[in-house]
Amino acid sequence: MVRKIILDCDPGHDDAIAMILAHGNPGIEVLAVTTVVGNQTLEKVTHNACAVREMIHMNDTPIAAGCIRPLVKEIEVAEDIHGDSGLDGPELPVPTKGILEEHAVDVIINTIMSEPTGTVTLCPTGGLTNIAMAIRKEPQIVERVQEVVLMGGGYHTGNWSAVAEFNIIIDPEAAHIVFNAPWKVTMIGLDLTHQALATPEVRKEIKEIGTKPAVFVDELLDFFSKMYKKSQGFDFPPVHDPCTIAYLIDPTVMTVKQVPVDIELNGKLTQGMTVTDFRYPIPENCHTQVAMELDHAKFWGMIYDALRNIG
Ligand SMILES: [Ca+2]
Repeated sequence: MVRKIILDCDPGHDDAIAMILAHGNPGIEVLAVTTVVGNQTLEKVTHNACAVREMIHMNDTPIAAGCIRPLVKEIEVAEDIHGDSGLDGPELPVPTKGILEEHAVDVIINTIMSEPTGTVTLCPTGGLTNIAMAIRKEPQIVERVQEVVLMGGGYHTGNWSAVAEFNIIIDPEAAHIVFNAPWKVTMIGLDLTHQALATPEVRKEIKEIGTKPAVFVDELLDFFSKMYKKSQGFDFPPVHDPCTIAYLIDPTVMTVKQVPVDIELNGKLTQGMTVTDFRYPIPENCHTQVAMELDHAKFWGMIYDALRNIG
């Protein structure tokens, strides 16, 4: 059964690889790519999404631009990881196709409402502004989606503060709305994605594929490696966002645990923390789960397969 998804993203090196994995896997159908301010400004990440679409022959997939800023906080971008363009490193192709006129929030709502109930999965890999806005504008989407599988947060660690991850801390109010809606949310946080490292073996495999998109990924990882080393001390960069797609392709690629998660909004030191409650017993109405352990070989195997499929 093919999984239909909306990829809500802010490309972003790892978002670009998530697009590649989704497009290159026959088990995933991307109904739309929607963009949101995050790693860079909305204008830049939307351009990047169009350039990646061009690079990987994904032109049948519509792209729509979403929210230009977070709900409450000021814009904060991740230039020290993704560079001035948001996708520094490779030379990007010039997009031959534009974006939809509709706002991403409307595209998300209309797509979910026009497909049969329980058949569309939301994959947010950026801040949650668009998703929160969509819930507020059309609350029925909550019962109509199949599930939400997002990259963000972490139960042990942060990367933008001691306890908060970038996608959550840039718009904690939006994250609060999304995590507290009564739909199934899988949080693929830093605990998991810090295992998705682009090691030298991974880099070698991708290089050997040798196609234009594979060279593109290699150049993305090259820049990403340098930035992650410089700004966060990683020997090899964690490639966060495609973990969401990998989970949808084959959930055995990681272990998950059902536990309550809520978002800290006001803590002086803890704003944006994904507070995860591992105490016994798990409440009956618990609708959130967190990702724990990654099968590294299986995960990267999916990326190689996707690149080979794209050609
Ligand atoms: Ca992202």
